[in-house]
Amino acid sequence: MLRFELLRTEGQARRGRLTLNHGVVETPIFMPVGTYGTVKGVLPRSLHDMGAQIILGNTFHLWMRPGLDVMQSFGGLHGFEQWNKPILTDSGGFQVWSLGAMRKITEQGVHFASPVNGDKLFMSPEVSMQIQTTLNSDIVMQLDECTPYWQGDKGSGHITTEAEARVSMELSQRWARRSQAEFARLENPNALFGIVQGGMFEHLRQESLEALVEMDFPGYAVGGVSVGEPKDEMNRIMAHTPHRLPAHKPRYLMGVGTPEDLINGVANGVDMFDCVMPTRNARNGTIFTRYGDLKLRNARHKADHQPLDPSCTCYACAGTAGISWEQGGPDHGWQGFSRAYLHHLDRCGEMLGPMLATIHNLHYYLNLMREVREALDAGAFAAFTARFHAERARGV
Ligand code: PRF
Ligand code: ZN
Repeated sequence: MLRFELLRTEGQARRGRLTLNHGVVETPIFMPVGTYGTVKGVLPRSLHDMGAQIILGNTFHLWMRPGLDVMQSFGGLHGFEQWNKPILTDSGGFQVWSLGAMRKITEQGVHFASPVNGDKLFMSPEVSMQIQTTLNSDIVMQLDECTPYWQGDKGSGHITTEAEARVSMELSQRWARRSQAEFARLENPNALFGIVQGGMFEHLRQESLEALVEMDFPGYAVGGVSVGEPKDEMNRIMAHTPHRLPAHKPRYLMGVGTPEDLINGVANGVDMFDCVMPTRNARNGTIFTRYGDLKLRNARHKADHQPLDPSCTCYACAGTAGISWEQGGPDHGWQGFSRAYLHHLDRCGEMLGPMLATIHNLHYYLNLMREVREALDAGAFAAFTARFHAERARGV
């Protein structure tokens, strides 16, 4: 089941509420990525504490390992990973596509060799629906082909032509139909989203969108963005596509992006985001803060007593008391860590370093969306956006 209430709008920006089988999601929302059935390095309890309302899982990875028999025995992914709130799973198309030379795409589906043991495998719209039904994901994604910006490698390849983007988009459209038919046949009680493709071509995006709207999905995603294109191209598609989708249904921008991209996405009518950026960057020592990005590995942080973000109330910055450094900071130990300490942990390759950095970065993304929701509730999104950009430009 899926119910979407549009609570308020400001320009194209929307404040909404999504009700799914495992709970309610206030939108706009950022969804942490848990590819292998874990948001890397973070306890489900911590995710819950920092206000995560829905997380991602991945059809492809969980199919490879531990496999469907194990998933079935746990009644799905929720019970296996001990996350009792909504889960969205990506269909596997994007991940199979990322295998590069290891795969062959046909009308029927994708043939490839298992990266785990080399077995010959086949992913089709039907197989993807069967896996996602076993996982019992609250939101199931259609199998699609993510059209890349570059055909072949950047440099030696060429930018996807209109003809290539059309062939790819039309395949995704046929796979949308097959996904929908199989989802219905399986009597899956959750919700299936269609994915708009069309590369960097606005008329192809329009065609894709119209065909999917005709099929009447309970929600829609915009795929094929942030696939190697320049930022102005990405922004052109973001300004074109999301707001044309049905107003009374949720809109999900797949795999995007920076904090600025999220604000821009909301301004263009997007309700849901996911990206590996906060979690992956945390493990590489790139920290998102209200006042700009911070490179933890920089020697200037070696003796810095400030937390990662003085305005942040996360466990890493402020501890369980939730009082930021700017508000006076934590009044006792075991919590609220300095840049110097995080820098040290990184230098030593200690596990706690990426764990704390991940908690902070995810808290930053989740809190940014919470602030966006509050601004929309107050009819103050435009003012919020101006302040957001000014603060981010200030520097850490
Ligand atoms: N399709 C699917 N998953 C995705 C994408 C897509 O186009 C993207 C593109 N940014 C990320 N994840 N199925
Ligand atoms: Zn923090």
